[in-house]
Amino acid sequence: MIKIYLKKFLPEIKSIMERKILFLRASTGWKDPSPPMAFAYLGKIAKDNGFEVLVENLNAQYNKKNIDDVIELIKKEKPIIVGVSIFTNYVRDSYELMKKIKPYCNLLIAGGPHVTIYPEEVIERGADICFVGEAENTFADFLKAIVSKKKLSKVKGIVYKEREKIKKNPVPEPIDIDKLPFPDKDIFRKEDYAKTKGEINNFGGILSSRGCPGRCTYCFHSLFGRCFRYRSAKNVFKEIKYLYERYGINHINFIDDAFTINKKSLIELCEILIKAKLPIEWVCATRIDFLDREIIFKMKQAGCVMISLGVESCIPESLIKMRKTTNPEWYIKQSEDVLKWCWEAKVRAGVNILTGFPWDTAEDIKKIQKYVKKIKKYVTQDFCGGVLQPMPATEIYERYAKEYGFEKWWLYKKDIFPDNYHPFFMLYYHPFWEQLNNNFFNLNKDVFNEIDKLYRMMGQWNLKIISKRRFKNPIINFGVYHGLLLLSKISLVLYNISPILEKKIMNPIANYSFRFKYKH
Ligand code: B12
Ligand code: SF4
Repeated sequence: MIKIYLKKFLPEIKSIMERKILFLRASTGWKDPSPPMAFAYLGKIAKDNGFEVLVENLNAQYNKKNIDDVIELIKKEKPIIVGVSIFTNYVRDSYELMKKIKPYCNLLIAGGPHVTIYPEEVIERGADICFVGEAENTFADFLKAIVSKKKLSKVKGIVYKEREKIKKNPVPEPIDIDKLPFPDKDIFRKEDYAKTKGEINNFGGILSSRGCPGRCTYCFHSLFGRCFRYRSAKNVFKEIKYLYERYGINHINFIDDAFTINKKSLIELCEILIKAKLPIEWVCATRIDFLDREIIFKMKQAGCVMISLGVESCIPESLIKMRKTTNPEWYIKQSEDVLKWCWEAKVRAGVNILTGFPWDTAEDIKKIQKYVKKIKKYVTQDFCGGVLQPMPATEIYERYAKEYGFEKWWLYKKDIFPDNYHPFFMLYYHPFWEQLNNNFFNLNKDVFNEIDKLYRMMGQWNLKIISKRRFKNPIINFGVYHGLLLLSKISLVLYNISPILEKKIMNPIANYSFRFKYKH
């Protein structure tokens, strides 16, 4: 199979000018406010290997293009390689994209979390080559093999069909991430993510580490392997400075799974930032158990304005079952302390709350509601989290997929929103409505209703904070808060009468207020 493809396209590589690769992401409904880091890392490697890099992220927040435009682009540009990135939640959107573009592609490759878990499935759906796990090193080897017409059997970490048999090459060693070139953000169309000047900060994502020592049962953590790796503070600072100087970015978003794991290196980075005095603020996400008062104050001094905290629950048995901690009493106290420390240090705190576990009871959720009421004054960014969606290759999925009959749900689960439009009430007030209604664990009515109440409570608090942050004038922010809340409730009523009616009336307002939501 592969040889046929190689024969078909290799003679066409005549000069460096003709080496072209196109990266694609399907449109999914939840838009990307920022460009995919995977393409930025791989794009840089492709460029270093003499390739021209094109990107069409149909999921970018302002990109209005569709699959037909992608087909036209492929016909016009004739890329040697077309690469698709796939998450589990939106597998069907990706497979639809692959099916439609396949006849026009020389070589269709795929990577990302879902491809890492089910490369065979992705090959069945049309990919010629799948990349398993982190791909920078293997991708460089792959491009070199293609250009020099060498066999692919030496390229580690890829899966492909050879004589109708699936061939899996050996898994590569984990990458030394300190040696990777910086991700290239020039490959993206700016207008897909940034309409206003400030939105250039949507390009401020940085990955300072890979992996997480945690083993939460609901989390997919096999893409970056089991080991936690981090970049040196100097190297991370260099990237911050580069983003500041090249694009004028002054808001950095560390997208690490848990940014504060290596305290020594974090302090070093903070000290470099304090000394450099660049006008840069930054945000990050982390675990509760890798924070203390001293580090929070140091982070603040170095420009940290927000930490998103993976609190998840206040129910001791649930915390143990989700493998968040073995000492829930300590953990619950620590969560509250961390929130108070953030408050004292004037670092905004976001709190993630995860529900919808098969063991959740209505009583548990009522306790979480009380907890949310208790801590909300310290939650100055937002409440986030959601209702559990069982991702494949997680402990939760392995344990319950058969019992609850949701094996391979990503292939058949009926979309609640087939046209990828999300009603207005999901924008601010009830973002987890769809997750709740997916109801993977057949939650009984009482649990369902309490979760529904919980997330509305959290949504209402989020609305209050966002209005306050955007508008300093108390009369205006009061008006905005009540206006958005009312619109959300109207949207919910309309949706219950008729989803089509809701869309007709609320879509224009939703489109307008989207920018308000994602402003930093
Ligand atoms: C930042 C992030 C987001 C951002 C994405 C912003 C953006 N523009 O991409 C936001 C907040 C929007 C987001 C949303 C969601 N996310 Co998210 N997210 C992440 C996070 C923390 C980092 C992703 C990242 O950039 N990694 C760094 C890059 C370099 O890694 P990578 O993308 O995996 O790419 C590497 C390889 O996969 C491979 N590769 C990837 N694509 C391709 C393509 C080709 C052609 C090739 C060759 C290779 C290749 O090479 C890359 C380099 O090594 C990851 C956790 C993690 N540790 O990765 C979760 C993660 C990807 N998210 C996840 C989920 C579930 C979601 C949501 C569904 C959550 C939700 N319930 O709403 C949504 C879905 C959004 C959508 N529309 O599809 C899961 C995916 C699990 C799965 N089985 O698919 C992850 C793994 C978290 C987890 N541990 O469970 N997310
Ligand atoms: S702490 Fe976060 S990233 Fe680490 S395993 Fe748990 S959920 Fe995943």
